[in-house]
Amino acid sequence: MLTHCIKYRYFNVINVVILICLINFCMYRFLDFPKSNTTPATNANSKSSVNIIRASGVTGEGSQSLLTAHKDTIKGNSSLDLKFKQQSIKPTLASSTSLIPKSDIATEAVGKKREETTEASEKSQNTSILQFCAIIPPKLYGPLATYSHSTNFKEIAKANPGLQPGGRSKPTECISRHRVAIVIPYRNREEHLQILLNNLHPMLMRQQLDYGIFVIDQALPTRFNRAMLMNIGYAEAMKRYNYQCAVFHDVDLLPENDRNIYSCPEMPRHLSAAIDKFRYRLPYAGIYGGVSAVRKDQFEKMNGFSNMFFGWGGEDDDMATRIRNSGYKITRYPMDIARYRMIKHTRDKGNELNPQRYALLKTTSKRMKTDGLNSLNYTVQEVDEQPTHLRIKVFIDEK
Ligand code: UDH
Ligand code: MN
Repeated sequence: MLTHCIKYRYFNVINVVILICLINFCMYRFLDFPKSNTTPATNANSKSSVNIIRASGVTGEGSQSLLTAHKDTIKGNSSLDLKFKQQSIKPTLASSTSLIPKSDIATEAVGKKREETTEASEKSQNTSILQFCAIIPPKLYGPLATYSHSTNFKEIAKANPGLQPGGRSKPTECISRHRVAIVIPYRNREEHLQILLNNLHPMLMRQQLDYGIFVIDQALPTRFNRAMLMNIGYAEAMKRYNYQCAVFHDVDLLPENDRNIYSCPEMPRHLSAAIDKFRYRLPYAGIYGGVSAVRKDQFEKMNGFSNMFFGWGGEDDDMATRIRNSGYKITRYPMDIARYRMIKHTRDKGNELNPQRYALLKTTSKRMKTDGLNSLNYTVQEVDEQPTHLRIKVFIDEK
């Protein structure tokens, strides 16, 4: 009898274990439960402290895991969840070259709160039927051939339907995830500006950005001050629209890959990591010149760029220190994406090497609280709404 009881109980335990296993199997197999915690594999390049990701597969497999990660950060928003599921089965043109910039995706994963704010403000503009654009824009080509011919601004606008006066554009098919002010420090480089805009507009449209182009033109005779022009461009752009971030863009750099997304980054991003002039390598690890993107809150915390660098050199290194001092890190896309061709040119008159740059760089940490956005002083001489950009002519006093 006792043996029988033991046997009976033993038999019951086995049954219960088998039953639990069966239930578990069904939940994993058919209900995808518990939720997988997939995060994208990151590939940190320690040498230059860049964060990159290589997502694999021509079938959008990479996008799947990135989207899963994104989905995890905005749990609870069921309509967005649904949208990501739909996107994840759509292979994109871009996915065929198998590289997807990580920080771009991470930026999209900004959390429920920011998404809701944007959504609310867009809804108030009667666009409530539209959905947010795909996380990975679907019409990217990857590597680009650059156009070298200069075309006048009217022609460029004609070739890019949808471009609004003043160089504004946003997608009509969906609500952009990024409101970006593109700021170009400028003086007397009309041909370069034409070439750049001819290359840039089609790419930014494919990237489905809500953007505006601000060309900040420094009046003569004072020495050129690239950093201060970028501060001015930022301030003028923010007066006009609720931009989330700024991309600071040299006029002579032509992007060679449209997967170099001009979005609002989680961390300040150096977009022009690989320039032909430097044989597509970083001349030094901390370089931040050329083209860079930064989020509004972060730029303001750093107090923008310095206003004290007149002439060529140093202002980008000063900014790199501000970034570090503010607790941020410079990020970059992989070198085969962050590629640019620089239009050949000689040094401009009025932008000679600044002999004071090394002395100034010794005082960045002390200066940054009082030298920057909060000490910006300039006079607007003219605002000219061109079909492809807003040109703001400014006078800067060199004291
Ligand atoms: N810029 C102007 N006008 C000027 C000076 C500068 O528009 O008179 C702007 C423009 O956006 C330019 C940027 O500032 O792309 C940076 O200036 P740069 O192009 O002169 O800087 P870069 O780093 O300097 O390209 C390279 C100097 C070229 C000398 C070559 C010597 N071998
Ligand atoms: Mn240049």
